[in-house]
Amino acid sequence: MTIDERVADGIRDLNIELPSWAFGNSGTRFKVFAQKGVPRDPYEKVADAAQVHAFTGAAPSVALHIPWDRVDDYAQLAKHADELGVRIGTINSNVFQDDDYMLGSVANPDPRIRRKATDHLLECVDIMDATGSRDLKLWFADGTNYPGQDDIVGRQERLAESLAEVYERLGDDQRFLLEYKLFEPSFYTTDVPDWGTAYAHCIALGPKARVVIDTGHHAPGTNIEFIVAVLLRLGKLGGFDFNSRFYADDDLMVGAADPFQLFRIMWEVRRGKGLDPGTGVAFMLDQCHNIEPKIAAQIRSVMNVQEATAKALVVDADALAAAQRDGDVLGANALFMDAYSTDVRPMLADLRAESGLDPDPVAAYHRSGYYETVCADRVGGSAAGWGA
Ligand code: RM4
Ligand code: MN
Repeated sequence: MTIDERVADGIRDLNIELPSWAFGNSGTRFKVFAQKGVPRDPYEKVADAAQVHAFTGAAPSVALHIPWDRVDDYAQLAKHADELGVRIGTINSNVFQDDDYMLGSVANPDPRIRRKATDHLLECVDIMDATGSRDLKLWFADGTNYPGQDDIVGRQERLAESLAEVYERLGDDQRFLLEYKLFEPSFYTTDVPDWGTAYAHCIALGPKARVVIDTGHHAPGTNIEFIVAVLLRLGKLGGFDFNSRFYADDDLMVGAADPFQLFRIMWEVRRGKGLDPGTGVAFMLDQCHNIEPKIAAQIRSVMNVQEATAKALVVDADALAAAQRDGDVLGANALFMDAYSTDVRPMLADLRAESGLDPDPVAAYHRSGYYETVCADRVGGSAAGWGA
């Protein structure tokens, strides 16, 4: 197989899921800047996501966040998505924005609040049934701020109990993906702070529980590709929440801050057969576009993942394995770096043209007039953002 064929095969199979919340207004705790033409409901968010797919051909599904994307009829929303050429993907639960959750959700010391949180997670599985979604993504803001505030082990036990109940509720073809995050909003302890804790909970439950790696949720300098490699080897990598960080959970566009890291991650994905759809690795974006136009930024992000993946596919795996066997340190590293330094953009442009897409998706989107249309149409109502 030539390099071009290998890249073409791998890129054709690569689907990237978009987060509905990327299309709504967002910001920091200092200010949310309102943009023009922003969707006012989940239907309009799905319409924006469909634009990203129309111009990239690589983003056929959109993840929902509940309750931000609550609608009366989920089957109807799924039908709307289908009519626009996309589908509803992962359902993200949200047990971090209710006053009841001040001291945590599923690990809260109060059994009433734990019940409420677990019921929300079960409701998310009901929604998955209606939308035909495979995955439930679980992220918990749970933790403590002060030493002595709560019992660390007690919280783990409460968490395990809730996860077990949700696990039991999953259908045969459904999974949950447990997300970890180093810190924030809890600063002293976080109940799922790292991949090891997430893995321990998942392994205790069974094959339908897997770990999801949000690339922004690590300490500076963490070797994320190592985590990718280990989880893939163990069959426990459920997917990615892609984004970029400089300092903490910045949620910037994937591949913007450290494209070399993204390449290293995608190499480990390829090495561990994670590009094979049968391996069950979900490639999702989890980003917020606070100062840049949102749809174009999502298109750009999809292209960034494609570029890193194409470079990972350029690596001559056989030659690399031989150099590694021979202990050829410099040779192996050179093979790796040559692949990273390859300009894959012309290859990707050709692939797009071959499948009837514009080779330059961002320019084509700008020319389409969609942005001007939604700016004119979406007046009145309230723009979607965190909490809506
Ligand atoms: C969390 C986590 C979740 C995402 C929310 C919005 O930090 O990354 O995946 O749903 O933010
Ligand atoms: Mn995330």
